Amino acid sequence: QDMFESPDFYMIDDLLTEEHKMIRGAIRDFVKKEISPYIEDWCQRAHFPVEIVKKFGEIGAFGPTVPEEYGGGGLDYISYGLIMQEIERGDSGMRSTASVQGSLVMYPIYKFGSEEQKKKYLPKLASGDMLGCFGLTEPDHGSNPGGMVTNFRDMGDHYLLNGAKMWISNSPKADIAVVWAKNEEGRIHGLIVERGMEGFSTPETHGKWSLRASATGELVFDNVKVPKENLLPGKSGLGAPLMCLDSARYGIAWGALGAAMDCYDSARRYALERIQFNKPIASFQLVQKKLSEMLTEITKAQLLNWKLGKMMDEGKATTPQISMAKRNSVEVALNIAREARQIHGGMGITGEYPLMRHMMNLESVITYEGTHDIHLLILGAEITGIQAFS
Ligand code: TGC
Ligand code: FAD
Repeated sequence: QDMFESPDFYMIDDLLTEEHKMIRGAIRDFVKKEISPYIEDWCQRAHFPVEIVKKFGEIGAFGPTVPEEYGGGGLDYISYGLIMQEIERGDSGMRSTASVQGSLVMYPIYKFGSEEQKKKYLPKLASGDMLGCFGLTEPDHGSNPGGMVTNFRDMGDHYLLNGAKMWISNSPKADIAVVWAKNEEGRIHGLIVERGMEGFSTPETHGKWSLRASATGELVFDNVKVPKENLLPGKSGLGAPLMCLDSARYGIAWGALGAAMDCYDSARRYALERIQFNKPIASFQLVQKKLSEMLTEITKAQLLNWKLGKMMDEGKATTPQISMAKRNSVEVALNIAREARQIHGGMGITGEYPLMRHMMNLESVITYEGTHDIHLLILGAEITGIQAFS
């Protein structure tokens, strides 16, 4: 880990500002100090280190693009991407914690929240004094969130919320949940639900072989009285949560590449050190093929991400462009994790090296925030003008 350097075969650093490189360096140092030494143990024990939330807040990992007046970093999207890349180099579960808080909790409050909601929640979320989660997926509605059944009724002085969400990152420890639910007319709205509200519970999901250092759970609403001022007034309809997903999927495009870089880096060093048939295994053509293909795919994806980041800053990036980058990075990362695992031989299955952990984490990353096939169909719809979802 100490020897890690981003592969930069095409001098992509030339496209970064000094500030970008400084931010990347600071997060990389943080990950080396606060995550890498402990992550294997956390994952083996399926332990979510709740103290990391405050530390993420201190280094500015939450809501980097949210303006400073609300506690955010006021940074551009390339900075956001680099932060996600460096955190996920450490672990995808740690990046999940940060991307949910930034893109799925702070972003909707910032974009669709009232001034009072922004002032009440954003600074505490940015500093890590408060942890949030995002409830869109339901037991019977994953790829098709528009079919959700979680609902709320207007009771005059409050709303009454009923239903359940599943597979929710951060839920067991979250102080608040941004929950998407239908009103009496079937229109989707976002509501801020706070821990402690009567009838609201967050049972943890156990037995995961993936993202073991991230806490995942349900959100259960049994006649929860939600104050009217907790409804996000700025936008309704499925488009509102989908806008949040655009931001989070962008971060994942960079993040997954961080995991790929870690696997490539480990494989390159191991191949040079490991002797078989009296030679380093790096001297065999088949191992060189694996390493060459890894570097090629990482480099292509770095360029895709950088350009997408520029389009995000200009407000021009489209959902299909984001789908392409998320889908590409996760596939690249998963393939590299598998090939890197093979280069490590038997050692690759142990916790001495990060390969199996990244590989298993990436099996969630390829499914959440829109499955690999859903992103393919989003691209298919863009190309043909024909939606193949239903
Ligand atoms: P569709 O008819 O295409 O769209 C419904 C309405 O939304 C509008 N819209 C958008 N608006 C803003 N931004 C976008 N990106 C938008 N995309 C669509 C659209 O114009 C329409 O508006 P209107 O006014 O006409 O109603 O919707 P559909 O029901 O056909 O579904 C499309 C589909 C399948 C692509 C979508 O539902 C989808 O993306 N499904 C995947 C679900 C998903 O990604 N879930 C993620 C849950 S969160 C999560 O996984 C967090 S993990 C985080 C971590 O730990 O890191
Ligand atoms: P399904 O939608 O049932 O899909 C099953 C399979 O069918 C997939 O291969 C899919 O591609 C395929 N499929 C479905 N529809 C079609 C179609 N029309 N055409 C072709 N193939 C199709 N959600 C949240 O809201 N918040 C979170 O914080 C969150 N965190 C998560 C953390 C983890 C660890 C995991 C695993 C999931 C998380 N999710 C979260 C949920 C995630 O977004 C969903 O798992 C994902 O959207 C897929 O839904 P599903 O699991 O119900 O699969």
